[in-house]
Amino acid sequence: MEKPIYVTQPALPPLEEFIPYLQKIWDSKVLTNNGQFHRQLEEELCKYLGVKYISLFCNGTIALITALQVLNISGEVITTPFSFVATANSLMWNGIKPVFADIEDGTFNIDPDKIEALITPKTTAVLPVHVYGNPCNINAIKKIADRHGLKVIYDAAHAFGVKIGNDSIFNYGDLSILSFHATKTYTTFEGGAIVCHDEQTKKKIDNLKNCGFAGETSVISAGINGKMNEIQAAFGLLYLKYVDEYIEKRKNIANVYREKLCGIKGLKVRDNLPGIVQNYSHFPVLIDQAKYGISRDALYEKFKKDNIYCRRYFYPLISQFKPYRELESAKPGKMPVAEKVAEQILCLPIYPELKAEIIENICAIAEATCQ
Ligand code: T4K
Repeated sequence: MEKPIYVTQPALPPLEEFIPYLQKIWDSKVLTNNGQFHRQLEEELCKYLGVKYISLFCNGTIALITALQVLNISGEVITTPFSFVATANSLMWNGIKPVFADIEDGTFNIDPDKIEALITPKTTAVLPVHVYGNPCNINAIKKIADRHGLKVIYDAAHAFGVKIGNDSIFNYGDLSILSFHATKTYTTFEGGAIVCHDEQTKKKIDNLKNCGFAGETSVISAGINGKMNEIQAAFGLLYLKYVDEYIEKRKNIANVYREKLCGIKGLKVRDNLPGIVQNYSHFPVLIDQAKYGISRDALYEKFKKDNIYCRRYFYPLISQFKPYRELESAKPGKMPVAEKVAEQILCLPIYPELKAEIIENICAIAEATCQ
């Protein structure tokens, strides 16, 4: 491959279509602090996603940190080790102890059957992640949370546009957190959001993300600056016009991968979950060295030699990183499924402009490397 192929690349709407938005910002001189585009994007996202209230943020990490504050979460929170490190970092930034639970083999999401044994008198919430946009077992998680009086905050960073039947995945749990980072299905360069279900909570979130200000001379909480600026919001409005087309292209790529890769021994493509509207944010496969002949890492290196940069999301597990590895729940052997998946996972390139011949080439390499 002449040019490097990365695991993802943002699709960008035509530049000339963005200029009029910039012109309006230049004319108004309103660059941030709940400007016109910010308000408009919140409205349009609510409609597009089918949710009641959304608050925009400068990125997903600050949205996560703020969400925990909104619900006064403290003590211990049960979460997954198989995620981007921001999930657990957001707990640490709030002085909360993460408690890791193992994941399910099929979805790579937190295993509800592993949650209850980890609940202590200090547990206040569960922080599951819809990994790669695949919904968690929301019914089972809700039952456990209700039984023990716990809050549920979904890290839905990967799940833009995902639906269970006709219903947005963001309508489940107490709060859901989104990321609009450049690597995501829907992007505002950097960006994020919290979805909530009532006006009072929305007010609390908006207050916290604006340094706690509730008017010119009144501060009612020790908030943070989590605001999205007008350029990001304007880009988000333009992106909304294209996002369906981009998701459709991702879907076509996923279908080609699925068809071409499913016969390779030792390379497992995950099943599509029934009744779920997907966003095809990632294309993960599992490499079983015993059957495939070489390890996941050897295949990863082979791709690299061909200028193809797959990623091992999420290896190492969060629980294996320095700030977390001494925790009791993080000890080796405690989460056998997560440990196995982290050793076998490989995310192949998927993005709207990925060319057919490159997809062919990636599949051919995967097939030829199998021994
Ligand atoms: N929760 C979960 C479950 C998450 O996955 C994330 C973020 C968060 C919370 C936190 O949300 P944010 O605070 O980030 O909004 C990336 C992203 O930086 C991160 O947003 C994302 N998850 C994570 C899964 O992936 P890296 O370190 O893999 O990014 P990077 O820079 O290596 O990018 C991957 C590839 O994408 C590059 O090789 C090339 C391509 N790329 C990247 C950028 C930034 C582009 O083509 N253009 C670009 O501008 O973390």
